[in-house]
Amino acid sequence: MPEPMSPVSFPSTFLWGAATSAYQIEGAVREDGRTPSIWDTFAHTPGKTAGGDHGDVAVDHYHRYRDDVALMSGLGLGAYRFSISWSRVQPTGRGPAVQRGLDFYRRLVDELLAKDIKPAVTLYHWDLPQELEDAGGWPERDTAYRFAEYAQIVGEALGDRVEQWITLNEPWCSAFLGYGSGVHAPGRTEPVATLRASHHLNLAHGLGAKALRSVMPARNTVALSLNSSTVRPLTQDAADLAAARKIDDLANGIFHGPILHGAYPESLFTATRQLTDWSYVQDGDLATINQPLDALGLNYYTPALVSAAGPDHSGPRADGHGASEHSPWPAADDVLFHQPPGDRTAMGWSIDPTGLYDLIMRYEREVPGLPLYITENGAAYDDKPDPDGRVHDPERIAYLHGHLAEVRRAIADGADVRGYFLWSLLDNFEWAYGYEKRFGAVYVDYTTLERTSKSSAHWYGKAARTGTLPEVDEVF
Ligand code: PNW
Repeated sequence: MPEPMSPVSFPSTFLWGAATSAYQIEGAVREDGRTPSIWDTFAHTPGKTAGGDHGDVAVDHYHRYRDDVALMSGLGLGAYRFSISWSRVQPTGRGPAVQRGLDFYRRLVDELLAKDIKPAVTLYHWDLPQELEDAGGWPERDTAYRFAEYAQIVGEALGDRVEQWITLNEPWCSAFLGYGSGVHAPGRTEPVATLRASHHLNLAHGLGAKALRSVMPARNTVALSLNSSTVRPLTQDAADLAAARKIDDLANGIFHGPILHGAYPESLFTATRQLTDWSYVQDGDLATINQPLDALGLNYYTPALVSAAGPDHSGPRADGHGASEHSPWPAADDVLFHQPPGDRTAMGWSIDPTGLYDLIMRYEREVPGLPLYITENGAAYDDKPDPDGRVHDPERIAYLHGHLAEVRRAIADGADVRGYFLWSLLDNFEWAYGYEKRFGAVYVDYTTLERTSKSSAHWYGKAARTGTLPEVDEVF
């Protein structure tokens, strides 16, 4: 007989949260002075999103935020990570703030605090004001200075009531999917612009962190969220190890090098030498970028599996980053991407909870003593209500259980993981996939906008309330 499993319990201070982002849920895109962001423009460009979907209404969170906070409170969640729409606060991306835009976030935060839910604010989750893209976007240095100004405005407005701050969400996606493969806004496909954008996003993080600290109470914490990939080589052959190293530099080192260690990896410069001399890295930039952080946010969904290409560079290119004939990866024609084995979610992303464990332990080794949060983790499935209106999503429960158990194992092995934010609270606008892919713990009927907690929401709520993972087959 197998040993009975001991219940998987978390430290009592562990923060159980859910996450969303502004453009994916808010709607109300023309209200209270908001102007278009690059995602409004991109989503309204024919052919860019599945079914031509856009965020004009999304799940109407702008008008239903009270209901959504009540949902979280009913489940017993302790924290909520959301992002601020830059062009709601600072239309055009410059100049004075719009009070009505800031007021929305103040009302949301006060509603959360009244229900004992800790707000965690992300300043930038990909929705650059269109005017700033018209001026060149992230490949231009000025965008980083504009971001610092915006960070200061929001820090002044909400710093008295929000303790947890995240400057950028997944700068890799902004740079590599926005300016490399073009599957995300603004849809450009320019390898050098991708690298320039990466540097200016790093600079924006550093300047933004400084700006926040200059206006906020010292007790507040500043972090950023990286979609750090666990990059695995197909074999242990030297060529495959080198391919994995190159992708690791382009996925991870390009951000955590300067941010956590104050330097880009030498191997990144070597690998991209034929494209760029990196002369946009100016004196003093690395010190600015290397601001002390209070915590690091890790977003994890699936690992990458890579090998070296043969001499003809032919082979599998599918890397799970959407359909584009342009690779997101500059200077990586010599690398092949493979579908890792195992079950997949509706995104086609393979399920591998050990990738999350490996990622946590990597940062624990690289930046010992830096508190970690899992700021996103979750799965898309083709959820459908039963005739009785309930939504059963056992695969999502299995996904969450598997990944949370690996977080627990990392904590047992000494990692300082302080919290977990499920992606996502609600079904929402899944970027280029539109409303086709449902990541929510809460189901949204896109005709009535009615919300229904899926069984995974009940499962996760119980985990949050008890600090212990329920069995995967517990009935809700
Ligand atoms: C993250 N990739 O996006 C984002 O932070 C969320 O807004 C998004 O809804 C969620 O994960 C699910 O996709 C990603 O291609 C988008 O590697 C694409 C990739 C990774 C993360």
